[in-house]
Amino acid sequence: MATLKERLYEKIQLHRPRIEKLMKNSADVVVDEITIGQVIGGMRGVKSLITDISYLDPEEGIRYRGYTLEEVFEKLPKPKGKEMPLVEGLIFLLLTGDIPTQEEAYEVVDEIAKRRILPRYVYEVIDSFPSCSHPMTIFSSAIMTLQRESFFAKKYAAGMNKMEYWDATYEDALNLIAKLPEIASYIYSKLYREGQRNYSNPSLDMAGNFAHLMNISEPYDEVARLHFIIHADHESGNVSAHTGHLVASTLSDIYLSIASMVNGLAGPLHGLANQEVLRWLQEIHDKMGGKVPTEEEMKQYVWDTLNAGQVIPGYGHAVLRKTDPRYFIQREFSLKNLSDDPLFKYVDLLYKVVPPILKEQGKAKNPWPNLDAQTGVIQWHYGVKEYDFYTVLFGIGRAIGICANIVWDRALGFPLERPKSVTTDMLEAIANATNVRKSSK
Ligand code: NMX
Ligand code: MLT
Repeated sequence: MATLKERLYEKIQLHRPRIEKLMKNSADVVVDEITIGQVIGGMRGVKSLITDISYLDPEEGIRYRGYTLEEVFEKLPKPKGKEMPLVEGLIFLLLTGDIPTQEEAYEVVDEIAKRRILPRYVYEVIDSFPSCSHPMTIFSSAIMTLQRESFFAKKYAAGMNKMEYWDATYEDALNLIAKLPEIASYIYSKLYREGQRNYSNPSLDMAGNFAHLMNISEPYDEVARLHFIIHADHESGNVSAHTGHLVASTLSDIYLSIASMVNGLAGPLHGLANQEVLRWLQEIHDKMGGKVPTEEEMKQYVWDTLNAGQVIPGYGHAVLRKTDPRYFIQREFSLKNLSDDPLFKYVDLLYKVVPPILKEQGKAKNPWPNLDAQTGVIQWHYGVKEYDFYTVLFGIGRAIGICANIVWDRALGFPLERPKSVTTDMLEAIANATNVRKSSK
């Protein structure tokens, strides 16, 4: 059986000529046009990035390597007696494009297990943070601290052939992914459990071990598998993936790149929205004295939030124009496992009242919920009530997809990213010239 790395190398060798051919024969073929609205408006919809790891369709949602999430959950190998697939199988799929066999997935389980050990100095850095620090700040700093372990940085300094960049990056990527559950759970125990924690169990898969580290019993292992898989990737234009790619394009190593992506994820319009949803729900909960609001009361609360000039967290999306399939997957899990949870009843009611209100307000292009609207309620139900921590959980999953992207960026020799900016004067001149042309027709 070929190892993951050997399989990946075969795929890289097959893919390199495709990119070389496109660059040689078709480099000046037009892919897209860009308008003033897009230049000012955050480049929405501009087709200017390439990735084969995942693709996001506005109506259908995300596909990983061509597979819908439903197919991913159905086809990836599962631990014996479990419904949710091994995260290690997803790592194999994202890197190679192939669904692994049970044996291949378990080879990755072993690879991850043997790379788990965290150097002592990382615990010391985490311990040195004040306990009022946000967990995302500590998470990002812990990853940065690990940078001295980078093979890529060492090999680059010693003089490395370009064709070998992917190999050192792959080693860094697997080493970092393997250490993230330990980093995250150590931060959790320090901030919220007075340092009390379980030690890693190398006989468990990555998500099973995470549940064990968090000291939460079954089915939290299944929650962790589901969570890491659905958060892994969302094509390349979202802020965390784009930041990871941008920083890596300077040949910064995986540790520097993933710490940067974590910082992008920590914004309330992106990954932090999962924390914001719970904060916002707690506000209603307190206002209602714990009772489930009526539909009218909930509508009023949503309007009050909008009228205060704030967004409804967990709703809307820059690309999606339908309910996020990642929302549905978590909703299905919630209906099966926590339908009586009072907070789930809030989330359920919001699904009914928010979209018509956002439509009536007429601003949001997508009135439907995204994945963040459901994440927190599941964590809350299983005892992770410290909602500041939720974006760290997002970060573990997202690191898997971005690492796969960066390994491939290096394998295909993608260059430094450096778009061009213009001034307001220039845009006004372009606008005036176009308007003059239009009026003289
Ligand atoms: N609540 C209220 N207003 C909204 C919402 C919402 N959930 N979504 C969009 N709008 C507003 C938006 O603020 C903008 O207003 P203005 O013209 O005054 O600036 C207007 O609608 C048009 O925005 P869109 O083009 O629909 O959305 P855009 O692509 O700019 O932003 C989000 C996408 C996701 C940032 C936006 O929908 C939002 O702020 N949602 C709430 C935060 C959230 O859930 N983020 C998580 C996204 C998923 N993730 O994990 O990253
Ligand atoms: C994501 O998963 O990154 C979010 O849905 C945001 C996005 O795709 O823009």
